Amino acid sequence: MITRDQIATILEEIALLLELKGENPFKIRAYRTGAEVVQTHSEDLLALAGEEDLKPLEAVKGIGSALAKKFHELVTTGKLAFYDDLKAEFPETIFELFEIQGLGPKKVKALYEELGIDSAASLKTACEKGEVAGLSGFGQKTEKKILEAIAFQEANADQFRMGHVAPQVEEIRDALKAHPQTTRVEVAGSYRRGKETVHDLDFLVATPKPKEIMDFFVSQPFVESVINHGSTKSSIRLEDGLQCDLRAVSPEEYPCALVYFTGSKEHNIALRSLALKQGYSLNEYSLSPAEPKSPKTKTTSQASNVTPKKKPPAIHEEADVYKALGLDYIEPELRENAGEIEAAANHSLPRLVETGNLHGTFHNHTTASDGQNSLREMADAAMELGLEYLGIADHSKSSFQANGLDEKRLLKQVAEIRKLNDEFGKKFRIFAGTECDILKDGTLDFDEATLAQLDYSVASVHSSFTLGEAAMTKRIIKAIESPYITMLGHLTGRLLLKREPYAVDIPAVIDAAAATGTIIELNASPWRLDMDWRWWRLAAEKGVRCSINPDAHRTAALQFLYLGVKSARKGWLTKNDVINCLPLSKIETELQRKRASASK
Ligand code: DGT
Ligand code: CA
Ligand code: CA
Ligand code: ZN
Repeated sequence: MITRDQIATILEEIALLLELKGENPFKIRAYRTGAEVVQTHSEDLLALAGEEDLKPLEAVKGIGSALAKKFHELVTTGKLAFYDDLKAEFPETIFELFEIQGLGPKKVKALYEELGIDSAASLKTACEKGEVAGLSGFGQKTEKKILEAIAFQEANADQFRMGHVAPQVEEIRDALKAHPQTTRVEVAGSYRRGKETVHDLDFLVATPKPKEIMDFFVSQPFVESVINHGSTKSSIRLEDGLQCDLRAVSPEEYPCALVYFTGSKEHNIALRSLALKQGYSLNEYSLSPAEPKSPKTKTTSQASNVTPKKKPPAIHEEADVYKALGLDYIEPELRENAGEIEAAANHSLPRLVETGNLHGTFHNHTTASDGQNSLREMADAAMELGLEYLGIADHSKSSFQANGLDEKRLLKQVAEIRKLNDEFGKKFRIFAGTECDILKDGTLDFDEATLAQLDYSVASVHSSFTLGEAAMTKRIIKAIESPYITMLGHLTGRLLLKREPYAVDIPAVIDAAAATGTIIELNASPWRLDMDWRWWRLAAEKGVRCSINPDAHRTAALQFLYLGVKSARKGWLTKNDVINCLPLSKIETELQRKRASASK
């Protein structure tokens, strides 16, 4: 059965190919709208599309009779002749060009028509020969940028964004869990540790019948190809190229195996050396008394001093492994050998923030700028997630490509929000904000008189990414010095595996945030996870608070909050460090704090 996402992808590809052919823009737009509608419409459009009578489907806003017929064909046959014919006109590799940062349909069209470039490889060769710089609208600077973008992509070709592989992780875990011979199952490796990107997935199963599990795993429908099929370990590849390793161990081995395969490698090595000092040998299967070394063998000073313990400790859970070594339980996100073992030994590990601690969130978009759902739909979705408040922060006027709001439209939205809040009463609140562009020189897209009419504001950089570190740092610090900027959005502008962060002195920005009482956002979009987890301990030490924001452009994207929580945990944050863990009754004072102290 074809899914909504698959249909949306097909419609988007049709739009790109029609653009390459120079088709009518209205027609192209209709496909893009169709892709949005199929992903976001609340009704079951696929069921409607399966009917013989297509009138109800045609009546849906954004779907005309032409699209309805195509939906019907896709849903009933799984294929679309129009799409297949269109695709046959171009080489399959043409889509690689659209993946390259900075290349829009117009540029791809020129490259294809004038130089016959139809893949990332042929584009690279042409750039290296200097052919691209000669095309009108390109130039040497563009050519250099394209080469850099290709190099960045090549360097990251074997990595995947955590947030984007999450549905596959769920599917595979569920499949393994459903097998009758599975006693326990977990995804381990970098995914379990909450790394923002992963190279492969590592699943671990406890079972009395490893071979049965292996045979079952390699024959699942999600398997594109089998890399290795053994009796206790196998590896497969999914359709998108992601590799999944599976290890099967006995239920007794499971806790130590889970520690080992969760990693990180550096954490494992440190743990094993600690075990050795205490007279244990720790490996992927067990924690057992270390073998006494025979006097002849050369040993390290650590190993020769060990006093072997008599009895192996009883181990049922991961926590028992840590306990046997005199450590508190270490959450998977912390296992990077970044001080967590020392903290576990002296009982000073933080109690990490949890998704259930969140009471609300900030920085979300609506149809007023480039979001796909209305204020009310976003509020309903937030309520459904059990949140008490939702911050709206649509784009400001300089982000014209995102349909940014000018003062007049912004204030109209504020009035709408106030009206909705009257209706919600005490049970829920929308906070009126803006994602205010930080202009090139650090001035803000709205004046303070306008910002003062909002409940809060997020300041973000959306342009002039190549300023250089000193100018960029100055620009951002100037913006957050305004008392009306409550928080700083996506600090480095990175798009994981797609666009590098711009150059900015992060410690200097953290210091400025601490000095001005500005909150720093942890943007929870799977593309961003920005500010990066590696900086949050420093920020928290300096007293800077975090806001975990999904930057949702549609209702479903509010769920990205859980990714932000995972990253915050990886940054050692507790619920006291995260302002949206405050209940509605306390958050308002927090939002006013910076302005209030500035006016004193
Ligand atoms: P990835 O896949 O590159 O995103 O990162 P990981 O951490 O998932 O690495 P992976 O899949 O190669 O291995 C999974 C875990 O297995 C890793 O986190 C720790 C453990 N491991 C792998 N190789 C070694 C090793 O050479 N020594 C030790 N002590 N542990 C290892
Ligand atoms: Ca892995
Ligand atoms: Ca692996
Ligand atoms: Zn933004």
